Amino acid sequence: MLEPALLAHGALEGAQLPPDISVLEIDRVAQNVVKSHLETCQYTTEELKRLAWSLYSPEEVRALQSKSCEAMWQQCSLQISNAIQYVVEFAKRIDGFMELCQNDQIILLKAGCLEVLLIRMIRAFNPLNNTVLFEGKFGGMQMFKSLGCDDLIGAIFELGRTLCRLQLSDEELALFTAAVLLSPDRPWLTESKKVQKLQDKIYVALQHEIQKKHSAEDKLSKMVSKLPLMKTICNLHLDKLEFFRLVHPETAMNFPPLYKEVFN
Ligand code: MHQ
Repeated sequence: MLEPALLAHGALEGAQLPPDISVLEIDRVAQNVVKSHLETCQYTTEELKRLAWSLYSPEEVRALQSKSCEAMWQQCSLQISNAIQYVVEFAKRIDGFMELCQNDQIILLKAGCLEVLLIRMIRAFNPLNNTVLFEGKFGGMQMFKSLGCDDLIGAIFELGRTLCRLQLSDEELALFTAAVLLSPDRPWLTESKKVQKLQDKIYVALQHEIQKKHSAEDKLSKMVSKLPLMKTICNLHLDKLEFFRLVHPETAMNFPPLYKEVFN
């Protein structure tokens, strides 16, 4: 049932329907995860469709570009921090997450929330003109120039483009982000078996969801194959943050508490 490509990433090992899980239970898992996603996705699809028309003007982009590096980092960390709050709420609404010990809840959120944000980004990413939603309007990568992180921004936009090509539905997005969040291989987990069981069910539900329209193995392996690029981006972000903290410690001290807590 599983393709070698999936096994190679180790993400789906043992994701076959275990004998004690019924189709009914998989449906219940899917319903819970999709509902949680829709309740916490920050912007509805309709809102995003409307917003896609409001682009930053060239003057506005130039204004962003001429900001100081510190001011732009501050703005970005605030936007990311706001978005993280929704991811935390998403996690809390996934059945089983709150039953994990608090230590593991924190480990999973710290390790997974940027990956979840990067996947969620495709909802707010327009591949037709390579723009992303930032503070209420869409703009291209140039608007982040003053951050001095062109490689990081380039990688994020590239991921946006490749993920958009998969044309994920909100259901697929919901289940994929839940599976990423519930990764049993995060370092220092105390109950990784429990996490593995939750993730297995979510991957089965995702497979089931994809099968409604496509060949599940194919699309799922394409989704899972983007995980290494996401990990690279997360590490690059941590490197950039570490360097920024070194050069501008006083600004970094004033980053939003949630951003600091997740990425310290
Ligand atoms: C969410 C909504 C959302 C909110 C914020 C780390 C750094 C110095 C720079 C969006 C990254 C710059 C982010 C704000 C840039 C790539 C960041 C800044 C989905 C994700 C999304 C759209 C974030 C996407 C990434 C953005 C634009 O529901």
